Amino acid sequence: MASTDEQSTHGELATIGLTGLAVMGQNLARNIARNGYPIVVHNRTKATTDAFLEGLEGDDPLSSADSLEDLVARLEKPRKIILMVKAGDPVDAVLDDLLPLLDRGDIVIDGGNSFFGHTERRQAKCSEQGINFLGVGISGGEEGALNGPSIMPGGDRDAYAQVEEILTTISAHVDGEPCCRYIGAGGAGHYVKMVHNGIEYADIQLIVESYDLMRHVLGRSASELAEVFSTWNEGDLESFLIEITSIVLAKQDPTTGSALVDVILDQAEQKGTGRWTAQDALELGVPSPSMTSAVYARSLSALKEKRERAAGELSGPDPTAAADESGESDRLVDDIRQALYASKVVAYAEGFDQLATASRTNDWNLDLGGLATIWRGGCIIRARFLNRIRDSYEGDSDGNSVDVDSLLTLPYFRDEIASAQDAWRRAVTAGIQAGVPLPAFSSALAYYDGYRQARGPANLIQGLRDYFGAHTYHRTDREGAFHINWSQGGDEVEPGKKLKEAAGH
Ligand code: NBP
Repeated sequence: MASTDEQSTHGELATIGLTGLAVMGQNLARNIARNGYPIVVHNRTKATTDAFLEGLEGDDPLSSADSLEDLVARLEKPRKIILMVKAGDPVDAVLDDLLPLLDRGDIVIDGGNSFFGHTERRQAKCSEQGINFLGVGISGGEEGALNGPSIMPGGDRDAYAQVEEILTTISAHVDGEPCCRYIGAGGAGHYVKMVHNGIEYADIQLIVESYDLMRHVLGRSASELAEVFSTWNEGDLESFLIEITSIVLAKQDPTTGSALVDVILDQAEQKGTGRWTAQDALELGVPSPSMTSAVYARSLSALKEKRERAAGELSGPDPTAAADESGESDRLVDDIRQALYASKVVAYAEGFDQLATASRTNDWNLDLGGLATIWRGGCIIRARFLNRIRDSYEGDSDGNSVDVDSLLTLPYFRDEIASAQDAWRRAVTAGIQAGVPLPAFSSALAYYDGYRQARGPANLIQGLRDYFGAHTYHRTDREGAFHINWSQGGDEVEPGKKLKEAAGH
């Protein structure tokens, strides 16, 4: 068992405190203590704290506090307190209780999945009292929190400097580099964590579409598919999510003896970060169809009863027809692998574009290559692939930084997609022919095709908007806004004229 309060601190003050001892808080606290930093922990419900302490072994410097007052009294100044409570109102509730107990210069660290706008509101509130509030994204779930998560700290840089050593020490390390680095001012840390989760949504959706296609079109069983994902994990797709897909697919249900995945209800939940990412992409005007389609797919999954009724009424093609036409099932499996890889590149391209746009909008000066670096370990989207992104942002072999419009146009990814795209198109076609929904695969492909169109169809959108709303249009050959008097002879109104008057709308 862990040390009791008296034994562990011997009346000495702890380096850091933590309140919120659910799964993340408990594991993060153990990680901090194991690394030798004296920590005092607290939870609203004391029984949880007691059970946590009871279950600990060893003599790591971890003690508990019965109240927030007690927690504050046991900390070195300036105090550093991590909040690991449920995102949303609980963070405000804890902050309201905590602020009267703190002194100028103390640091509150919100390690939950808070919405970045709320983080900035809390920072403003805390700064009125001279308290620093850091919004710190922590990814990796229970296992990462315990053994080394990916950490995305945002807020005041000087305040971060005071907790940098602890956070970098407890984070995951890849090739000797910590998966923790300062992200930027304000809500930048939580923003980046939010987009990380948005990418995670897309990544997961692409995996489940691959699974759906192979089981319906090729009739592969869960255990056969476990093998397929295991093989994929040995190549460019190597990642935590592909690895655990293989493990989950291989798991047998002890009750029924069938594959566990076959008895799991097909309804996925969501806590909000994917939806926020999609909403913010819309706010910024950044196209993020793959990521957003993943959010929609979860919403559609929630319509279980409606889907069950519709399944008996709506017709569709024979799902095995595409396999018959494509002939070799092994070829389709490999097409799907390449489609997954190419779509994943697109999802990351969307995410990094959103990050770059948010960085410009908020003056965060985000280091995008640095983000790829800290996502290589500890977090849910950790993948071999991220080395490629990091290298791409690091510049050419002469050390010149590259000017990045999109990941898609970086030489490495451009060439990868060029070689995968025929397979990608065949896989999407197979899904469409078989009636297997592939929202993320097909959205990613549509994004790619839209992005490479030097001249798209928005000229006609302009024409239509000018017709029904006198919204004007721009021409390819002359500067200015133009309008046609659609209902009055159809003449073009030259720039500089009073368009609304001329339009008569
Ligand atoms: P939960 O998100 O389930 O939150 C439970 C904790 O919040 C408990 O300690 C609970 O105390 C406390 N709490 C609540 Br609920 N309302 C409170 C209030 N009004 N005042 C004080 N405490 C309150 O815990 P979690 O899953 O460990 O996640 C913690 C944070 O980390 C969340 O923001 C989550 O989104 C984020 N996160 C989670 C994961 C993951 O894999 N679970 C991964 C990455 C990030 P009680 O015991 O008294 O009810």
